[in-house]
Amino acid sequence: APEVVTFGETMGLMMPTGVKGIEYSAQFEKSFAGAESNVAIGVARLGHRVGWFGHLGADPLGRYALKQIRGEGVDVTRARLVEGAPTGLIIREVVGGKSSVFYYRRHSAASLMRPEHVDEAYISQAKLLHVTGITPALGESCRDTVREAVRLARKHGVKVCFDPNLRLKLWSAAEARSFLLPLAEEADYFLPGLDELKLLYETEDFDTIVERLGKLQAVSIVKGGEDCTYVVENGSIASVPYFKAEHVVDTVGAGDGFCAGFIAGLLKQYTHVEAVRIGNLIGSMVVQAHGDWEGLPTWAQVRAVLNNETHVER
Ligand code: KDG
Repeated sequence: APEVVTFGETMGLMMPTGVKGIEYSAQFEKSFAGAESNVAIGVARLGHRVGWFGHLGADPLGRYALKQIRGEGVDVTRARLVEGAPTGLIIREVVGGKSSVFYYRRHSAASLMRPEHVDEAYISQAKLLHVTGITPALGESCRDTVREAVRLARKHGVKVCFDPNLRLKLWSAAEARSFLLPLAEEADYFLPGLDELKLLYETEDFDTIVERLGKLQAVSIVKGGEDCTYVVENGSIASVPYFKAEHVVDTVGAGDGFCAGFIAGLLKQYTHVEAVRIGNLIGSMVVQAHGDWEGLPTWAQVRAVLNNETHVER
């Protein structure tokens, strides 16, 4: 049975292969993306049993994504290809150094997920449930589905890990606040980015943010600091320095890689600070590779860096 369970929307992903944007590029690379499946793939590569579920359309993109996720060793026995609604699509470009995302996901199969699609027995046997703030942004029934999954996790003593993953193309900051802040109250691990906290708490002031986090029962891990990740816990704050990324090629997916590393660190019984260090390392590896999940390392690769092993080229 999976130690970690996560769920959400996974979509087909198209990206221009060259330097031209979507409007002018004739060639596109096909992949798939979804914050939660990214985390699941990351946790699987780090050597842990993890399950991802969600609805995909019974169409070529849905079958493709499902096979890929399964191929990464993620348990997909609770995921479904459903008739009557398509797999969502995301098209992403980087033009002039600026990354933009275009979503084609309204009325997608995943957006129609409902609370009865959550398998209580499946969640109850896990150690940790990971949810993100993208799912509730997909609509009312998805919001209820997240609430139900979190309720079941808490009922069975399963820890809840929550990454707000604020997506302002999907809902307004006000709507996001009204759902995500109460959800943060229920989490055991809250993993926001500093920019997201500024929007959620409507302040630029770091001390005010830390004070708000200090009132949560959760251990808060704040990503995206200047040169470190912060751990706010029991009224104190620790900073965990970043690893250097020599060649940044694609920053999307870094947060998911971080979550995967942090979660694997928890499962390996590391302290919160040590688990964050692993998260930082994986974030730095993901930004140096193309794609959201392709650059996620195996545990052997992580260990090699942590132990300062020299790389043998040939
Ligand atoms: O964190 C990366 C995700 O944002 C990406 O994989 C796509 O899930 C996605 C979304 O909704 O933006």
